[in-house]
Amino acid sequence: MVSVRSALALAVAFLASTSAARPHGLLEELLGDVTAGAPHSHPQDGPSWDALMKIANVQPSLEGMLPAKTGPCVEKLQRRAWSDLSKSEKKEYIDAELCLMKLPQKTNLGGKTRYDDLVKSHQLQAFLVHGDGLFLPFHRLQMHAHERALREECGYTGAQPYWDEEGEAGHFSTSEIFDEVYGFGGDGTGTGGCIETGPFKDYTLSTGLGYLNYDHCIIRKINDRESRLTAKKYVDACLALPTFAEAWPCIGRNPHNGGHRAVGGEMANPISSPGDPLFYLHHTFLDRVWWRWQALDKENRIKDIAGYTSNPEPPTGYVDAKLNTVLNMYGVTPNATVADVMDIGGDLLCHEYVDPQRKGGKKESWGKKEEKEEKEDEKEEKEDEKDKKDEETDDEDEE
Ligand SMILES: *[C@@H]1O[C@H](CO)[C@@H](O)[C@H](O)[C@H]1NC(C)=O
Ligand SMILES: [Cu+2]
Repeated sequence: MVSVRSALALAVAFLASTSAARPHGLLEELLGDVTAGAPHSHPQDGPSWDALMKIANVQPSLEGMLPAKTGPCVEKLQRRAWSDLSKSEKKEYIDAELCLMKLPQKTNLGGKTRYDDLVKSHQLQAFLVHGDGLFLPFHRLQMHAHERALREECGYTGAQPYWDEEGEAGHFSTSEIFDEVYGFGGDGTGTGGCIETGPFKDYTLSTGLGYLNYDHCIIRKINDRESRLTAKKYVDACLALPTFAEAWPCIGRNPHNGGHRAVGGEMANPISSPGDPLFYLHHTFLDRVWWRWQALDKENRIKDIAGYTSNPEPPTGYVDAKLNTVLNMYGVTPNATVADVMDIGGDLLCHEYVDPQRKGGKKESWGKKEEKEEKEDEKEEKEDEKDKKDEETDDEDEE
């Protein structure tokens, strides 16, 4: 059994290093380098609670906010795997995303475009919605906000697609999702890790990296090894857990971290990862994992919530996540409660997931070769860890 404490430490460890050059600014002095540290950093190494709250308290303008959804869920949006979309469906999705990237911002949160508004709603409260019980509910709402903006502001007629990462574990680098025309472009081969191909190569993000805000390209650093964590065996391990308290850290630790780090760059940054449009396909994949878990015992799991509402611990102590906890959308779309997003076919959300077809003969887990490689890697990692321990015998870290 994983203790709550170590589960949290692991979930908080969703931090990865990035090699892109960053300017030094006031916030960086205030917060330190939030993109450094990486998997072994501890929550207490991060910025102070006060510094985080200073950022989170930015007041949005609510003028541009979409009205709350009205009416019952009758016709459910069909969320399908990217690899199952036709070329014209892919093109429509990409064009709608490009449209969001051209529309002006509406929230006065500090971003330039409507696309940036959604990066902002994530950046400003990243410490409230990762490594805790709000992690899956918040990201479910963020996917919905994105899907809604595409449809209502950019004329998109489809549903938010997901990336069938389970079918591509261990070999992300050859995924058709990185196609230059009917995909998101390739690896970060340019200066500073900028993507140089595909529809999003010219987009200038004004939000990120991390808590910083400066104009930069979308950066990537694809890593096949990290992408193994999205494999069927890791997803199945989470699906087999009996409670939300156990399932969310499992989803966070393996498929979630794996996919983020496997795309790398912008995506590997826990604060500003929505800067890469692949964020939405990754988190919709994860949302489907959560939904698959819920559907195994829908009656009970539609009400099962656990974990805290923030990470790190506030000076006043941890607060438990509850069904009536409010998820803050910073004026991008209306706030909702955790209860509002527990059912994807409820009053607020109205979609369902279509299983991946895997027509191209894709494997859903890897073969013997990959298993063998992984065992060798694990052995190497153990040896590395042992070497490290030998070096740091006086280090009292609990990990
Ligand atoms: C959304 O929730 C946040 C946090 O609870 C709150 O401060 C904000 O006023 C809410 N916004 C709206 C429009 O209700
Ligand atoms: Cu996130």
